[in-house]
Amino acid sequence: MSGVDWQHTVIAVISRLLSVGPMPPPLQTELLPSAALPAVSFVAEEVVLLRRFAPTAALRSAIDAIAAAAPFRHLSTPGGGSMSVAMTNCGAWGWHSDARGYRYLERDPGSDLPWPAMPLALAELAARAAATAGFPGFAPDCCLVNRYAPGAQMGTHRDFDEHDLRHPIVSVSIGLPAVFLWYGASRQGPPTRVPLVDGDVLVWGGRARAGYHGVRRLPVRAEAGALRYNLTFRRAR
Ligand code: MD3
Ligand code: FE
Repeated sequence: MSGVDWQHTVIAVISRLLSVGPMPPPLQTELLPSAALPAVSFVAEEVVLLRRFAPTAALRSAIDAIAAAAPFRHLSTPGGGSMSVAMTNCGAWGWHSDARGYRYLERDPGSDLPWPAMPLALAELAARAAATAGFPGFAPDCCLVNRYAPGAQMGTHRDFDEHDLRHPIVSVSIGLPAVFLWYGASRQGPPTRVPLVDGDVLVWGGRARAGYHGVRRLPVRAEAGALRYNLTFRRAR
C-alpha cells in the first residue's frame, strides 16, 4: 500500500473522529487486485471496508452454538413471501419478520425462549471494527445471523427498525463470497458493487446508516455444502 493511501485513510478516519471536514473521494476498490487492497478503505462516504478483519474459524463455532439454541428459519415477509436467507439472532434483541411486520423481539418466536446471549468475543470484535472505522463506543445489543445457500439473495432495502439510527452497523462476511450492492440515499441507478470474501467487515455510520443496500443472488453452482453467513451487529434499543 502506498504512503499516499495511508495518509488518505488516516486523514479520513481522524476527520470523522473529529467530525470536521469533508470525506475523501471513494477509492475504486473494485478495480484493484485484492493483494493491493488497503486494510481500511471507503466504499462511499461513511461506509468503511475492513478487508479480512475477522477471524472466521472462531466465528463459525460461535454460529454453530447460536444455531443449536436458536435454529435458523426462513422468515415470512409481511407481503406473504418467504425469505431465501435463513436467519437467527443472539443478544438481548433479535430481528424478526412475519405477516405482522418487521420488529425486534426479546424471545425467539420459534421456541419462546430468550435469544442466546451474545458471546463477549463477538461484541468485542464488533466494537473494535466500529472503532477502527471511526465510530468509537459501539455496544451492540443484537447480532442478526444471516445464512445464504447458493441461490439466496437479499433484495434492496433499508434498515430502520432500530430505535436510534445514530448507532453504526457492523457486518461480517463468512464463507462463500458474495457481491454487496450499495445504492445509498436513492434506490434508483446502478449500485456500487462490493465483492465480499471470508473475513471482510463493513461498517456503516452517519448518513450511510439509512442507505439502500442488498446482496446479489449467490451463484447456484457452488461446492456442495458451501454457505455464506453474515453477522450484522446492531444497537436495536
Ligand atoms: C447498510 N444484510 O441483514 S450486510 C441485513 O450481507 C443486510 O447479509 C446483508 O442487509 C448481508 O439487513 C448486507 C449488512 C447491513 C446491515 C444493515 C445496513 C448493511 C447495511 C444498514 C445500513 C446500511
Ligand atoms: Fe440490511
